[in-house]
Amino acid sequence: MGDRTAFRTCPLCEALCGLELTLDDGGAVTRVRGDKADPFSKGFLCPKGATLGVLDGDPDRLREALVRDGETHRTAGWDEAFETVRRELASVIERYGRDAVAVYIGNPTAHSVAGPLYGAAVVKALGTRNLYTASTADQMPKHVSCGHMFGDPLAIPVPDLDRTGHLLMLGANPLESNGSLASAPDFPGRLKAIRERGGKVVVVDPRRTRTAALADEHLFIRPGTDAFLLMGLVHTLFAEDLVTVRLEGMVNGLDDMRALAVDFAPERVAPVTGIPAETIRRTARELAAADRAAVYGRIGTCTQAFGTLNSWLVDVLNVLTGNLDRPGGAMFPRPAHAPVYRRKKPFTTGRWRSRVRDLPEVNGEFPVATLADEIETPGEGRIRALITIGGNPALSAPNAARLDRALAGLDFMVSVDPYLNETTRHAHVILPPPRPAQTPHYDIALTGLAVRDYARYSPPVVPLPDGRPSESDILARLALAASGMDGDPGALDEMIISSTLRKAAGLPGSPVHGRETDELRKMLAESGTLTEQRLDMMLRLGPYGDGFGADPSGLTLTRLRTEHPHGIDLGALKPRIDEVLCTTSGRVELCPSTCAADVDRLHTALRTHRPADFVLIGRRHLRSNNSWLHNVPELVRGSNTCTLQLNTADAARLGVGAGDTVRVASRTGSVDAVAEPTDAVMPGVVSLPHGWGHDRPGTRTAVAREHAGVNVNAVTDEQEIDPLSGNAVFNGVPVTLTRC
Ligand SMILES: Nc1nc2c(c(=O)[nH]1)N[C@H]1C(S)=C(S)[C@@H](COP(=O)(O)OP(=O)(O)OC[C@H]3O[C@@H](n4cnc5c(=O)[nH]c(N)nc54)[C@H](O)[C@@H]3O)O[C@H]1N2
Ligand SMILES: Nc1nc2c(c(=O)[nH]1)N[C@H]1C(S)=C(S)[C@@H](COP(=O)(O)OP(=O)(O)OC[C@H]3O[C@@H](n4cnc5c(=O)[nH]c(N)nc54)[C@H](O)[C@@H]3O)O[C@H]1N2
Ligand code: SF4
Ligand SMILES: [Mo]
Repeated sequence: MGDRTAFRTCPLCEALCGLELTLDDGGAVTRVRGDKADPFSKGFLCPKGATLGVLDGDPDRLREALVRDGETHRTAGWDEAFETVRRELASVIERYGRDAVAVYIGNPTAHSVAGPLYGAAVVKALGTRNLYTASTADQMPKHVSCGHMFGDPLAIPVPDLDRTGHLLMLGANPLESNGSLASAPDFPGRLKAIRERGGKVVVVDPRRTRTAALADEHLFIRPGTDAFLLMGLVHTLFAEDLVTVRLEGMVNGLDDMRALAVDFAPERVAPVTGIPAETIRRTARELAAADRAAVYGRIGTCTQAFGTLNSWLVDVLNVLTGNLDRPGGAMFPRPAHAPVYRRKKPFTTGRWRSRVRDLPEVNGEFPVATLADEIETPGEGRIRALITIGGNPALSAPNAARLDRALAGLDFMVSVDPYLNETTRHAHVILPPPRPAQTPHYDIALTGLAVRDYARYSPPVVPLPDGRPSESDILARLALAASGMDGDPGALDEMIISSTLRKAAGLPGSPVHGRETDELRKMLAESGTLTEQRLDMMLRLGPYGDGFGADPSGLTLTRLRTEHPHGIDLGALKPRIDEVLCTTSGRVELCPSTCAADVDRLHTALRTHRPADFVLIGRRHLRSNNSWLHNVPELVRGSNTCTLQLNTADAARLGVGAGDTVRVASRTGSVDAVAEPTDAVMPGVVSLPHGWGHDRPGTRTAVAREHAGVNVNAVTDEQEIDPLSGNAVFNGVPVTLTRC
């Protein structure tokens, strides 16, 4: 025995990098390098991926289930843990009804096989309407705008980075984040390549980020005002006759859109945005003139009061400049695991409403901004129990301090999470998933957002010990426990497989139309575990699949695993709007009534605009990932990154020097942060990163505790949301500053 090499996809961010792991004979990961043979990432690796081995072997990672005993947690057997969950959930449901149990699903769940395949089953088994996810602290506005424009909230166009000649990027900092809602390993390299082939990159951001520094042009914008800028661009395209809608006969609402933009001339929006009118006009002209251009907005544009309007207007610009669904523009990926024949119902929101604030359901969930309301407010339907799956809302939610207190008052809480942290310390039962090395990977969520069609399956690198459940097993057993039943968790997979096959066999246009489902079911048996069989089924029914033998050269899980262990490149993005559209009209709705109605709010804001002295924005750092990589010594070493950046002139005015402590206060609370004066942020803007504040009692993350930082979400406001999506507002939060 000795060292061995294994390969897998990095599960830490959206970039989908292939990794080459070196393992010692005890199964510990001793080295991580980029997988040069991966056709998509080609060996690219960032500092986080490079420390995956340290994360994998973190001594604070929970290896066994924990059950709470008074104020502390003790190790428990898996059977005891699941029995406790079954009993306590049943008791809450019996006393208070199904909606009394809520589910919160966090970000890492989108980076696992288990989350997308089993998360929904947990919610369904509970039969609760109280579903919350990190999506309403992130990209929900994009789902809503795409739902209204294209009919499908998952039909999110991505910038065709490798072929575009002009990229207008708002509220994104891929040099730190490695990209989001656009999976592209080595995003920075792909941006540089745009410039190298003579194209132009324009960045709109209140901070001169590393991405802005790399771009040809950086426009400072007042936080929260992108919708005005975007409307100004739309206005200019119409006013100067620069509109070229290429999708002839497929677009509704062109005249409505023109009318809506009339009031937003560049001269009117310039004072609000801080961007000169002439710059706005020039930006519109350059966008229209570019041969292949894409507009791309990310979290800076979503986590604002006008999040949905921003997300919508980004794609309005893509349509008006003729760049939607064409190479080099904004295109729809075609993931290998998603069937294209499925009929979908046109998107709608508000099918039910939240109890306390009467907020509409969006994508089947309520905003995380109202989770504390629903836990604290007495009355029928009040939340008494919570299941968290891979989430840390005690740090990540708006006004997290309030939510943290609310969690402490629950009758019962269970967390599927590898750490005893700020959120899970409130849990009565913690069910930790195994190490990444013991976990299979196929990126169900993110290959649907990749800038090339791509698939890769990584089987577990190290086998699980007997009796140790995988995360899929944990979620399947949780679903069973939630339904109050005993029995075989595999029955869940069988149910899903047979219903999917039955539907596929019954649908004209499916590659297995008219086939016997028993025969199809048998064909899956050899692909491995039930989880793997489900993946196999999805791939075989997908656009590149073998159609269960119909196309013998097509993909199966076995073929992906054995013939393409480093992943398979399925080509550049292809125009596919016909496949994607599922609006009632069958056309792109350029000016959906819901969005158009929300423009009233924009009018009002334009009239009454009075800027606050200071507004807060967020910040991401390359060596961090939301709240949970701060226990990796290699990533927190060096200078403190949890600082309050403020403009040098503001600092001088307030008498604040580098290293001074400044109290940042808002309606909801305050934090004392270490000042970092810099010219990188605009005057009147301050920036704090999120995911910090690791000094709470009862946690078990020794390294993070030593690098605690402060929680910015003690000052963000859960009452401020984007009304159409319910999304949290993390940018443009009015704050006051005082030197301590
Ligand atoms: N290293 C690292 N990588 C990550 C993460 C991480 O925490 N660390 N998190 C992951 C997650 S969950 C996500 S969702 C993605 C996010 O990926 P990105 O969207 O690229 O994230 P950020 O780096 O936060 O970039 C957002 C930018 O918006 C700017 N901004 C703030 N307010 C405004 C505004 O009002 N208007 C405009 N135009 N810009 C504004 C900010 O200054 C910032 O530069 O990153 C993922 N990758
Ligand atoms: N102020 C401010 N707040 C923000 C943001 C911001 O920009 N500014 N960004 C928002 C965004 S974009 C997001 S996505 C959210 C994130 O919000 P959350 O998803 O609530 O928080 P994370 O910090 O990602 O926490 C992830 C949790 O998952 C656990 N975990 C890690 N790996 C696994 C795994 O394999 N399985 C399971 N079951 N658990 C795992 C970790 O231990 C941790 O407890 O934060 C949001 N909050
Ligand atoms: S960029 Fe993202 S996927 Fe790639 S190595 Fe870094 S954390 Fe992993
Ligand atoms: Mo996110």
